[in-house]
Amino acid sequence: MADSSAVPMEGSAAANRRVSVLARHLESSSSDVDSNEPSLYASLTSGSDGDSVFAHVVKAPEDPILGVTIAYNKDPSPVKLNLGVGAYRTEEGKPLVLNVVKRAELQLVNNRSRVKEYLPITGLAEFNKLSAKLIFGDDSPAIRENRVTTVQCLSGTGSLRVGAEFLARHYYQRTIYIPQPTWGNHPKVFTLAGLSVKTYCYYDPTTRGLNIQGLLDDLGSAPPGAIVLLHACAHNPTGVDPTLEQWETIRQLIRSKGLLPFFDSAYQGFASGGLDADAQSVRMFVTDGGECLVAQSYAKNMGLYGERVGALSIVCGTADVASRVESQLKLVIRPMYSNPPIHGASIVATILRDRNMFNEWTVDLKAMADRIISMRQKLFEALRGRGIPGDWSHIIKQIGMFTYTGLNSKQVAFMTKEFHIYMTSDGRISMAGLNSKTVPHLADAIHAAVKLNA
Ligand code: KET
Repeated sequence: MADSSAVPMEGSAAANRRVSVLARHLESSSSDVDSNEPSLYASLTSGSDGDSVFAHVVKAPEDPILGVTIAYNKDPSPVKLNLGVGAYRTEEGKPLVLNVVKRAELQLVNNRSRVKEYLPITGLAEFNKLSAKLIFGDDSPAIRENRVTTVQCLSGTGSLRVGAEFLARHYYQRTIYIPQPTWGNHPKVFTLAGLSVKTYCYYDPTTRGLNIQGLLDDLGSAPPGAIVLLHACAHNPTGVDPTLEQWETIRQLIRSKGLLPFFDSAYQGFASGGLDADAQSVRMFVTDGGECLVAQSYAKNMGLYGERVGALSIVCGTADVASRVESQLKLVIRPMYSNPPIHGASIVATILRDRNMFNEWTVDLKAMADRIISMRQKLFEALRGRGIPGDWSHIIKQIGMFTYTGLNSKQVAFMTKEFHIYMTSDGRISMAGLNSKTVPHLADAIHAAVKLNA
């Protein structure tokens, strides 16, 4: 017989906390971070009705980002354009499997000794080691001193979730500050892991740049030890990153207040085209000897979206702490999905371990980043060419996959209805979904949408 008293105290305390966080979330379906979205569990009521015990289940809305693709797929128009999800497309508008990824897959398939046994709970050891080096640098003191524990997770989202679950169980401060605005899934990932989500100032709509003073004020008044979510580079959705000097000011504040940085690195290499340059923010927080968490994704930079390959690293004060933290990460992962999938991590390890393949990857990555930058220039010129009122220079100033256009939800709805252009309702467009042929269509749509609001 199962004995419920066998549940460890710590586990039941964590479960109770999670239930109370969820209850609070249910009560305030209009939380400050998510006011446009219905409660995550809108239909958690009891009772059955007629044909099904699930008859009370209400239809949930589509995801604000992934739902854009669903709407796009339903549109029969030949001129339709999907600028919603952040997924790279070629100049021909096609999804891209990198050549180096194809080569790595061929190698894997041709390797007769390869088996499909379960990976350890923490994933492929070589993948973890190489991933830590990629983000922290070959000569990272934290790696040398064995102060880093890295576990393979299900892409960036899974890495964030595992990190958040660990923090909810083992960290004394359960408030996490996320930038305003941020990737739409952040508040949900952290809330459902049992953390309490607050926001800090990030974007200034008047300058279309960073509100550094607001950011410093908000983090300055955060409670000691609070967790701070930082986008390592190519901030989503704004495309606005702090300069290195601003990063240094942020770092000093975070360290002086004893806040705990949690980096989301979903775009390493996509901001500048350089892997090391895009990891600089993270490395500043590691070379200072302090602790931090990093969630890495290979979805965008290796084009491995559907392979779900990523890693969570926790940089700890000592090697001993790191090894105990890893033992607890295993307890988080095992009941969630047992252990991660083998294929994507094997592709990444094959490429990262081989100097030629690694170099080929960096060339591909730079080409993808450059194509996005050239789309920024083309769109900017097309808007200027049409004499559209307003300063559109933010299109060429913003960094990474997205342009945060400043178009409002009414204008976005208009562009979808009249021009079959699909994007998130906050006016974010995925520059990676554009090509030379589709730029004029987008510029015409923006022109008409701006006139509509004039
Ligand atoms: N962090 C950020 C900042 C991010 O933009 C994404 C994905 C992720 C993490 C998760 O990526 P994963 O595929 O789990 O490695 N963003 C794009 C796709 C999505 O919403 O799922 C997007 O914003 O379009």
